[in-house]
Amino acid sequence: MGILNVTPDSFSDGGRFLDPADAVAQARRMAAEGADIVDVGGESTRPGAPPVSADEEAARVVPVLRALREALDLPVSVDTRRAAVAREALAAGADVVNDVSGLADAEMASVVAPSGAGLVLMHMRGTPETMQRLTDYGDVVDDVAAELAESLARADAAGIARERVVLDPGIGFAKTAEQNLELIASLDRIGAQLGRPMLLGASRKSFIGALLGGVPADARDAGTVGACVAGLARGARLFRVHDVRAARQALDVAWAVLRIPARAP
Ligand code: HH2
Repeated sequence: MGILNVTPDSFSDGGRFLDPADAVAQARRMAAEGADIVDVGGESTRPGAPPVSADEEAARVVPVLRALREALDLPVSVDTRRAAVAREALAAGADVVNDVSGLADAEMASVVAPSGAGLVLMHMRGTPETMQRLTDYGDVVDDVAAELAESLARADAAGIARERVVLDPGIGFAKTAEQNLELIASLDRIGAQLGRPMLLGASRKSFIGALLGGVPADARDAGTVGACVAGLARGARLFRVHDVRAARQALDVAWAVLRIPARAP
């Protein structure tokens, strides 16, 4: 899943793809590099980010979704936690709703249900402004799994078939650096417990910078590849990344090895 942020302030690619023509060119590049889907977002959810209005968010993503639909034969997801934005995005041709709030907006499930679109349910607590104060867990893996189960129950109640849903532990959303590592290490446990494929969104996030002596976001792609390969080994099957070429190559090679069962010594 290639990341396409149509925002002025995303932590890594903010301001670069606001113009639909630039967004289409970037999506083409990501498709050529091996992306299977492009994820279009109109609101930065980095820690501390101020919210944008639904109107502003829709005004950013809808023209880009329309342009992508016309220019490319590639599935597109919309990264939003607002039902009003999802409704307009689905009408503009989005194939998947990527909801970082796990259906916190009471209207979201009923917007997604009749559309037939796919749904990514990510775990977070609070809002981007408050989430880094909400990192108290008993057992982080069990608690994230239990809270994702609540999101899944909301999807069930709206009649969204389980086959349409992918789950995501929400790396960096109400998590400390250590908790991020524990979650990546335990993706298979969460996936097995809840019976759905797991998506990993670790790309260029601050825990990678912290592990590498404080390198800035634009110097975290090799670290991102490490996180993706480790995640693959522990059960992740979808990967949301900025640098598609590097992740795709690493994951294809890692998968060629990891799909062979380990033999008993
Ligand atoms: N992370 C971000 C945004 N959307 N969606 C899913 N499913 N999983 C994630 O981990 C995830 C996500 C945050 O990263 P980014 O889009 O790169 O930055 P920003 O929020 O500043 O736009």
